[in-house]
Amino acid sequence: MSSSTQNKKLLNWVDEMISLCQPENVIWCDGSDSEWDAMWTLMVNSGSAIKLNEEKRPNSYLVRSVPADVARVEERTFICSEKEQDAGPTNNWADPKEMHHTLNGLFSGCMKGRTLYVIPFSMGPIGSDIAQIGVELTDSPYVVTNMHTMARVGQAVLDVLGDDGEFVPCLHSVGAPLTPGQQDTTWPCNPENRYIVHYPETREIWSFGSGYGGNALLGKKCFALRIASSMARDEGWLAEHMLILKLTNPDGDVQYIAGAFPSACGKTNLAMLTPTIPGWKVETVGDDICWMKFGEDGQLYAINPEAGFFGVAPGTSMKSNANAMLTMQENTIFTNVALTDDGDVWWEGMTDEAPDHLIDWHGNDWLAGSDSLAAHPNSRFTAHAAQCPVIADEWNNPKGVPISAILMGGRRASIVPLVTEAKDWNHGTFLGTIIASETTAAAFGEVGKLRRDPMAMLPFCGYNMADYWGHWLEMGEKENAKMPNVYYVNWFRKNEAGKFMWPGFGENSRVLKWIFERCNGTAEAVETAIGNMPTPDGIDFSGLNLSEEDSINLMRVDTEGWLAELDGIEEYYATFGTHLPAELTTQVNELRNRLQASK
Ligand code: O2Y
Ligand code: MN
Repeated sequence: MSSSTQNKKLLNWVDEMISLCQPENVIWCDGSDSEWDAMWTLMVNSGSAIKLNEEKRPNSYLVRSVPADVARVEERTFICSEKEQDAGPTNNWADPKEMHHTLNGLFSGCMKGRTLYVIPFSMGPIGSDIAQIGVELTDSPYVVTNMHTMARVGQAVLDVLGDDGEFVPCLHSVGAPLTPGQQDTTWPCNPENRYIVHYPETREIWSFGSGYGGNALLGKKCFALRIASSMARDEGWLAEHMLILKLTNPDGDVQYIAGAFPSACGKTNLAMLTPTIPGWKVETVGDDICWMKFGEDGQLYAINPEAGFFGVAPGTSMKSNANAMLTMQENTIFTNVALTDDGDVWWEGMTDEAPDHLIDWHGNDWLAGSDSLAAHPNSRFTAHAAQCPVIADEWNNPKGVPISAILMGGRRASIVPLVTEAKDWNHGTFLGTIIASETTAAAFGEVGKLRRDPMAMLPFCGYNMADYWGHWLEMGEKENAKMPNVYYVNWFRKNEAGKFMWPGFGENSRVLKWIFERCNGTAEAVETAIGNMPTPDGIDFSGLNLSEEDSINLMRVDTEGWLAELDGIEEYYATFGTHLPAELTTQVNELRNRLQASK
């Protein structure tokens, strides 16, 4: 555990933060196996972690948080731009000076009795032109181990940073200082005082009070989406909440596809999908975040800035996502799942039947048939991307992969067909802005409510959402730009009986095949009011046992439904005032005209 740098900005900032937080010790992290082992020894000895059965789950650990700290906290997440309008109506804004004052107060002495860990990390392959460097300071050994898996950590990052390289400073504390002799808790945090704060102009992140996931692993949502989206606007690239997959057809031809889906819409499952159609292959480049820059040929090249998966455990099984299950066989951190009697893990949906006895995520005995959940709905596995059996060779390529298509999708019971191709980039941007999803219990309190989530970036856009839409439109105007095709997909349309019409999972490969063949010019499409759609035989439904009604309704253009939808979209757009790009109003008007004409 040691790293060295002569980078003055970094050394000065670390010194300044040490003076502010007053830790007992400071450790520079190197991302080594011995550092991993040392962190786990510390956490196991203090009762914060349980080592899982080495034979069943080698080098893997279970950690339980407290019930007050189990997920990202959007209501405590702030974009502190100089001007309120630059954060826009979808973000919580606070005045940067006032927020600095508040945070200086909270961070003052907040690491007393604890160790401050300095984690130099790269988001993206070290040294890639598309990658970025961050340094997280944290007082949580759990964060250190998660960062080992989720990012590239250590001296190699400092070497690329050099003496005067730029990095994003990320300060994190669980906000629970210890007085001399005070016994620590197993999950220290400060839920009453949580602040997840971003300063887009100075590109800084300060996070206080939570030890969980997106609140604490600052390379992920805070840096790779909120700060990076703002950097991307300034520098002419895209930082998106998208999976990246590699699709190979039976002839061995390849297309790379990115996909924006709101949280809890199955992005990890799609990224690791096992196709049901013979001869087709899906490989994973990334499951959550995608950074895209123009190559010299005018195409967008994408990298996955992360090095691991922080996936939702419940619902993941050998049936729903065998590749995820195989990814987490070893070297994995489990958070808030249940513990089996033989020292392994379990969660709802992992097997058809629950074991007779478990220790639930609270640490209590749990018996099969109990009313309570054994694992928290937002319980997680943290596992290395390299362990995924279908990881694409190119996932680590510093050049990135050329993107042919972008999928946009949400969870919609009605109106939105299985797949629609945008007419062009501007229409595709419009389709991205209108993504909305019916909320599920796992994600938010209110079930079945429609939540607008443009480009699946609602909780992650680091600046004014309407300016972000403007940035998308401008990207398409760049000289020489060869923008990807855009597809609006919906795996969740229901029939009149309230049943999902589409089987989803591996069968989504049938839709991917059509998209692939549209991209290489071999599939036909029919022009409709809402965009280009497959010809009646364009997607092979054979063997799915769909009723004739369902196979028609999956693709049906619900003209009245869309016209009503447009009213809601206009109302939503109005909340952005003068920031709304005029092109989007044009898109609404043109769609309304096309729908009226098609009646
Ligand atoms: O609740 C958290 O802290 C994790 S949220 C998350 C984790 C991995 C991938 N995506 C998400 C998300 O909310 O989109
Ligand atoms: Mn996500």
